[in-house]
Amino acid sequence: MPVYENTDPDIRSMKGLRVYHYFLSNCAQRVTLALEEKGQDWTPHAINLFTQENTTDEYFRINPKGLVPALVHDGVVVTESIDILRYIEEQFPDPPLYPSDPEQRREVDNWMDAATENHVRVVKTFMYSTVLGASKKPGMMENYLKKQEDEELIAFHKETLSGFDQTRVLEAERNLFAFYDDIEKELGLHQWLVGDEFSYADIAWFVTYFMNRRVGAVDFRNYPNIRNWGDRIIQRPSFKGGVARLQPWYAPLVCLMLRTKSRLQRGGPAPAQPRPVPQSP
Ligand SMILES: N[C@@H](CCC(=O)N[C@@H](CS)C(=O)NCC(=O)O)C(=O)O
Repeated sequence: MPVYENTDPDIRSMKGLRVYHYFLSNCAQRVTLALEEKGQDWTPHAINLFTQENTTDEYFRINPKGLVPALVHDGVVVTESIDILRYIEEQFPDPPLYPSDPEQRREVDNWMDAATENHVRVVKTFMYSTVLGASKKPGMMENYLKKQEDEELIAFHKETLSGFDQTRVLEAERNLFAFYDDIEKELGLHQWLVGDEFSYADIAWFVTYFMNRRVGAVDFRNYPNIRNWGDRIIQRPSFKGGVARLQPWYAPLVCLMLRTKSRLQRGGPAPAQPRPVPQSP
């Protein structure tokens, strides 16, 4: 778990719970939703990904990968959204966000691990290739490469500039829709993703659904259980405190712009079904 005592005295002296986030970041929303579910007081720090505030020296001192979210808890830094959820559970066990049944706990862990493992290869590849486009201007890339040591992130951001390999894009689409198919199926069997208790599994995947929906990257008409589940999560007080209140006034405009771009790029508002991946001969 990337929990570490940061050597920077300014960071070590930070008191309370601080979350570094961005209003469109699904990963950051995992953390803010969980803290709200736990009834904790925490302070939001917006890091503007659009202006690349995440690549400043100052922010790299907090998160050495330059990603949001980061949690600073009484001077201890925790990065990686799913690891942060596990840290939150350790520190603030009540109310629990894991089921008590060991088998169901394992299932929750599986959904959480799947969210981490598929973030760059599936979720990010799908989002940047269909909606977001180049993540950095070429001039910004130089600065980024001087600081970033993570090879997967370097390769990913270079690919957003040069254009994605189409086979990988199609694979990302298929994998993402396979996740939505599984989620739809599970939600037909019980109230929440794992059994009848709201858990980290719901938090881990709701944020991706919510992001895909609000920027129009996926048409969820064929997923009634997911839409119903999403609406129920949006009604929870944690959504108000953990997501809605962090939205700047211009968020609806940005989402409208992204929805329009997504519609143009995907050739109309038809349901975004995964396209077949060509088989190699
Ligand atoms: N595995 C990380 C992924 C975090 C991540 O990719 N965050 C995005 C926003 S959702 C970000 O900071 N992007 C900026 C960048 O890639 O430079 C986690 O779960 O926290």
